[in-house]
Amino acid sequence: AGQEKINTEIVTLTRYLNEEQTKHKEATGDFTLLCHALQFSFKSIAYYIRRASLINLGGLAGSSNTTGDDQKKLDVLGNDLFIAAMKSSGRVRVLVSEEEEEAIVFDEHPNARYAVVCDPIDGSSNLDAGVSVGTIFGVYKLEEGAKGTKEDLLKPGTDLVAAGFTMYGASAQLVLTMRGGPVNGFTMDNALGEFILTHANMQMPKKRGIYSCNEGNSKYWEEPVLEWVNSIKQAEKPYSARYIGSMVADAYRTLLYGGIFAYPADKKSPKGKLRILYECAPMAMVFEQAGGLAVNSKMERMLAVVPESIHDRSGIFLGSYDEVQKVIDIHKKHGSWG
Ligand code: P6P
Repeated sequence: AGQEKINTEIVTLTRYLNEEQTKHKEATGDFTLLCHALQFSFKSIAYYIRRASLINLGGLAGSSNTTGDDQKKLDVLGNDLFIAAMKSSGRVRVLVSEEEEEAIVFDEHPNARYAVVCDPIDGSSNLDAGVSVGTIFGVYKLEEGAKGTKEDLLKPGTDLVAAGFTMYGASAQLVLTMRGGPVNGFTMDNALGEFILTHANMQMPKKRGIYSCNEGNSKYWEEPVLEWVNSIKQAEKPYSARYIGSMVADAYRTLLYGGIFAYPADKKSPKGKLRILYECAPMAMVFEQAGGLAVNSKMERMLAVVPESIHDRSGIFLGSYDEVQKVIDIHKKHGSWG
């Protein structure tokens, strides 16, 4: 009596995935196994990020990736850990990673039915500064008879069967959603070594006076973007500016508190900076299914955009429904949308 009641109904990610599978009678268990491999990759990346400065994993690896970014040692390690986990699952046919110029086809698994896209360590330029970085991922199911080439990945985000991201902050936070389902947040319990469901069915605030963009680019912004940013800075109740420069951290805060994250295409980067396959589309799925909106710089639904190549980029506005709607309305007024 009087003893603190201990919650014995702990929903771990493992339990959640197994329960999800039982809801689909036709499930073979392949997707569940794939998700367990994803879970392991987050756990192993989190381990090395936590130890990075201790075992000198900070700093540059001396190589550079497809888009010319200096590759940090952890970038390379995170990529290797992710590829190993996907390959050993035996359920992935083809994988696209920000760190790999070409799609990786697992010839060992010719009958595997899933394709995975990922940015293993997004925001890694902030690593040495101790800023939260993350892994962004998306899962596509190959069409019957698909050979498993990169063309199988030039699909709109509406074809994603699952998407999400893991932010490696004070603890590892995983945000995961399946197509048409809730957005669930899991927090890593290092003692148990398990992700625990802590934010079930996340629903974004419909509006919030927080904007997140790199105003250092405003010299290059198009007119509607300038009008939008000025309108919220000069509003009756001006918005707060919050920009970390690590998409996963900015996105997680926006998902939890509301507001808007924007990386517009501009005169300097006409196609935008962020990549469609493994940054924009997975984030767009999470935000839409949490009640928010995600559009590109032409105000098209982000999830409807088909990448022209596996590292194709896009402008993006991502956030609370009303906040993104404000951007759309201003672009409509300028006649530049759709
Ligand atoms: P900028 C990190 O390099 C990244 O890919 C995203 O994580 C982040 O949102 C964006 O680029 C930051 O870009 O130009 O503001 O430094």
